[in-house]
Amino acid sequence: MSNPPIPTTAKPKNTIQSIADRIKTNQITRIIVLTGAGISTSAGIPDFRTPKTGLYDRLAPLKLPSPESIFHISYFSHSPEPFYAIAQARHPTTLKPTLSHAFLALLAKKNLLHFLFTQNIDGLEEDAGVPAEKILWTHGNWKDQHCSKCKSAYPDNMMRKAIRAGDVPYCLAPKCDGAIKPDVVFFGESLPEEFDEKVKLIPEADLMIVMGTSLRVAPCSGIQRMMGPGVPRVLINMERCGDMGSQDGDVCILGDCDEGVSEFAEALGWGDELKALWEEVVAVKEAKAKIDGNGGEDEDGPDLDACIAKMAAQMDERLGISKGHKKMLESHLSDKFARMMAGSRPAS
Ligand code: CNA
Repeated sequence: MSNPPIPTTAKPKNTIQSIADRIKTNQITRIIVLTGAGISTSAGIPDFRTPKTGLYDRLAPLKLPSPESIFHISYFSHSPEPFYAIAQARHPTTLKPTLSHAFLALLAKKNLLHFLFTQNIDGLEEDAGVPAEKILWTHGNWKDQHCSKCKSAYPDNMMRKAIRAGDVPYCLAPKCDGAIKPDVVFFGESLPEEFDEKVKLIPEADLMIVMGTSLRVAPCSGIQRMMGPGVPRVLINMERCGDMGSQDGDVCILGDCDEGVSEFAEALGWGDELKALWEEVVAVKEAKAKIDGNGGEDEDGPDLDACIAKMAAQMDERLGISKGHKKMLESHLSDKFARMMAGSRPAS
């Protein structure tokens, strides 16, 4: 006769199906989501850190002090050109929400989204239908723009025109020559004031979903640890990040975000609804882009690598000019010095 099974007090590990079942039976009703650049890569926006395809590797031809410099406020204040060179390639008005954005909108529609912290600046969450009052753009977004010096507002239509041309827009206020900056939070700038207020919502949640982020940028990287004890966390990402997966209740879906949300939606019985919502929001965005005059053949803007190469050539040329200038000045001075030493009167 075999021994009876030993009773165990260990809690069974979560799976995506067990989490989905708890949502379906209203045991989970308040979901906090943290998103990053990985939910927008399938919209054609590169993330920062993925090797080769990420922006940081692709910026190498610019020979910047560090790839982050292009988004650092002190670098931008004297050299805004590289930022606008890449902005020309991927302006958010021409981009469409992904299946992952639609999944967030579906959570909101079902009254399950407690709050969304997004590190993205593309605004695609709202385009997909997530209500603005449920979102904190922790790193700002492209909705508005102001002078980086005097903080004066700058008109939308002029900003769009400058971006399309790859030009740096400058302040219109008299005697101010500040470069205009979209209201995105650059490295070296403070996060929006609401951040401290909104993080207080995190302990109220009964599920956290982290999607498409390397969790390498503070303070958002700390959000994953602000949950109440025993609250499950779901990671949907290409790679493990932070300490996601280290707690008992954690579930990791490693791979593409859009595939991960599809798997989650199937487990919830929402597969068809998610697809239908996504198709709808993409169609709405396409129609809007046409009305705004952004839906033409060149709707995605010029190629990013081509914009970077063009900027690199301009920077090399400028460096060449300044090197040439320095050389000319040095030879002029040494000539002058030699003539002075020889007791002759310099010509100039
Ligand atoms: P990151 O450090 O580049 O990390 C992105 C993460 O997403 C990595 O872990 C990737 O493995 C993962 N990833 C990439 N593509 C996919 C995919 N298709 N499916 C699943 N996972 C994927 O970017 P973070 O967001 O973590 O860093 C925060 C920065 C990035 C913020 O300051 C943002 O403003 C900034 N950013 C935003 C955008 C945007 O708005 N779309 C684009 C690029 C960078």
